[in-house]
Amino acid sequence: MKCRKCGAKAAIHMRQHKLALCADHFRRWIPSQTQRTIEKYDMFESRDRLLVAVSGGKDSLALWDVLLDLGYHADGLYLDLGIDAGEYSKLSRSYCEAFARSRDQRLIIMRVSDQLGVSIPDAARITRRGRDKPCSICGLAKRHLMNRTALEERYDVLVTGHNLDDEAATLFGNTLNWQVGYLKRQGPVLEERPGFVRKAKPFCRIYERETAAYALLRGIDYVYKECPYADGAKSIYYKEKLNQMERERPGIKLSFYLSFLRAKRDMQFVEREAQPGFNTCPDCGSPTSSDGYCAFCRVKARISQPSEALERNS
Ligand code: Q46
Ligand code: ZN
Ligand code: ZN
Repeated sequence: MKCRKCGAKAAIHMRQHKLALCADHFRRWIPSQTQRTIEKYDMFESRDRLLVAVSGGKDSLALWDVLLDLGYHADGLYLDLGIDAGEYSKLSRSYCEAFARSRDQRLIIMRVSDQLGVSIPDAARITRRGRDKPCSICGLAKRHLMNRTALEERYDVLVTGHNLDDEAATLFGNTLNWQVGYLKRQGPVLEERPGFVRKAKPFCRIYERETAAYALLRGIDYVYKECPYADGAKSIYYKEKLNQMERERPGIKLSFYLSFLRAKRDMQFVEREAQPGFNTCPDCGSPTSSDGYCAFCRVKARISQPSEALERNS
């Protein structure tokens, strides 16, 4: 197969676009597609300060690379979750640090244990929130700390490396379970609101195999190993099912996601509703839908002062 642009040997064939490209043209295609997505969904502008949430994986590091290549001011944020007695987190952190060093960029490193008192797996054990999987507390801590850090450090947008496969799998799960609340919030951009930084996903139209190929071609070293708790995750199951369909009908993942966005834009099935009112957490100042402390501070209190936490929760 030959590159559509120059006729050289193709390095990748993207069946959903009926497009084959050589290594060189593919390296340029990814940033140009990303820029088109940024503009199409009004994600941010060249003057904005971006904070890229990096995990050490291919997607987030490839995204950081692309944003720098496109000329954006983009710093990194790594959250050390203390996974696998700290070993997995140490490994992923080393890839983020190496990338930041090689590009001479700022990387903010935040240890969850400094904020919560303990690592994520210990927090799950102490609070008995998720018996063998700490993912629910992990998600809560990540959302809270990323948002807070972005606001405190005065970034305009928090950017994440979610790719099309991630978004399609989330959409698949939300649709199968008809989780209308999540469907309403899912999209390439989450607008800023008081207490919430703007969030954007510039890779939301790029397949996972393409971000992997891009990382490889750009010589970006990343952690191959998944978080040990990712094993058996529903999202992986949904991705496999979608990949099965994609093999038979190339482009089905992309059209599933894009048709959803179009339907949402045209308000065909997800009606907009008034945002719920938010109170301010008396501890950290974050917005919360509860009358008292935010969910993160309630977990923190439960870890440090179990009896006081019970009072707060009651
Ligand atoms: S990092 Fe955290 Fe994931 Fe690991 S503990 Fe679960 S949620 S699987 S993206
Ligand atoms: Zn070419
Ligand atoms: Zn709080």
